[in-house]
Amino acid sequence: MKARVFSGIQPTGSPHIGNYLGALKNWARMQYDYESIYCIVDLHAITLYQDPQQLRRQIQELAGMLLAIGIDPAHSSLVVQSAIPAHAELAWMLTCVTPVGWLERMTQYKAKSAAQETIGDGILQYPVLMAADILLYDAKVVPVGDDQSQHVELTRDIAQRFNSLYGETFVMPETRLPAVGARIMGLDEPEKKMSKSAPGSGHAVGLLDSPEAIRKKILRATTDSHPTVDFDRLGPGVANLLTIFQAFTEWSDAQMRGHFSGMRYGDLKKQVADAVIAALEPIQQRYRQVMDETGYLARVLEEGAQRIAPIARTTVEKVKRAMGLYTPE
Ligand code: AQP
Repeated sequence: MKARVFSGIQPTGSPHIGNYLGALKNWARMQYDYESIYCIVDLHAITLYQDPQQLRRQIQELAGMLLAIGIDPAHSSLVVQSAIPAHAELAWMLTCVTPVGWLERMTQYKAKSAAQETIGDGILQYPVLMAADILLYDAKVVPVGDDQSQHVELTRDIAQRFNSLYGETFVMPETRLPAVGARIMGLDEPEKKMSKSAPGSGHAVGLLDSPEAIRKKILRATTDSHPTVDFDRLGPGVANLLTIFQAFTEWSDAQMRGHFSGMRYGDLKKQVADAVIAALEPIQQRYRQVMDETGYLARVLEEGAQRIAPIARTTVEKVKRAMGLYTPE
């Protein structure tokens, strides 16, 4: 029997090349070797206010994009989190075994709460819901970008605490990061990770950006005061551009050094832009096909939910029994 993989993405805006290189590319690759469940985590998205109409549209568009990047419904279950109530149900049970101090230490909580005037409880509870997502399906492997690896570690801590209080119940999940591209940085601010919700038109390359927009953003990317690429003293902006190129092309380190050493930044940027445009072109074409096919998305999401809902139900029943909660005889 194949081991199970689970991962999720929030429908909080247009997905960018950071999402793709950090997580989605691995999702598409791993689906042939694992039993794969990929989830549009809309319950996570509402930890910050979302315009309801826009959220509804973004869920559809993200589903289309996941199919476009290569998620194959014949090999993966593609689902929307809120279609399966067991996510929220298990999250509550796990909340009750999670010390608040563990949650307050999370880097993403600190960053997101610092930007808010009043902090919603959902922002603090976010990693518990993520733990529920993963543990609900006994996922062995969780392919994510580097920013989410702290949350997968916390999932392990929560699972261990639950198992020690109530007996062996959960499988311990492991993080899977890509070899290159686990943390793509913002083009305008290479000290900060590329983010869907970061302001500024020069920050992220969206997977649906036009070739002209991609070229413009990359040519304007922040570099440093050296004129040419020196692999022994790479500034964060240049390192980020090289990472983007390498992650898309899958060149070896030796190829990268041989080709780019001593290259002027202007030429480096042109080559990075060409590589990104070439890689995104077939994804964008497939996206348009998927979105034009009436009823296809709804069918894929419905079939995905039907396939995995019984797994989620079984886990919730198991957890309820372990905790002594009411279960019908
Ligand atoms: N910059 C990044 N580099 C590599 N991987 C990244 N991921 C996100 N940003 C980068 C990975 O993409 C997957 C989906 O992310 P998410 O939508 O669930 O939430 P996030 O990590 O909070 O991503 P964003 O883009 O920054 O969204 P917002 O702005 O809405 O918070 C995850 O596996 C993540 O690691």
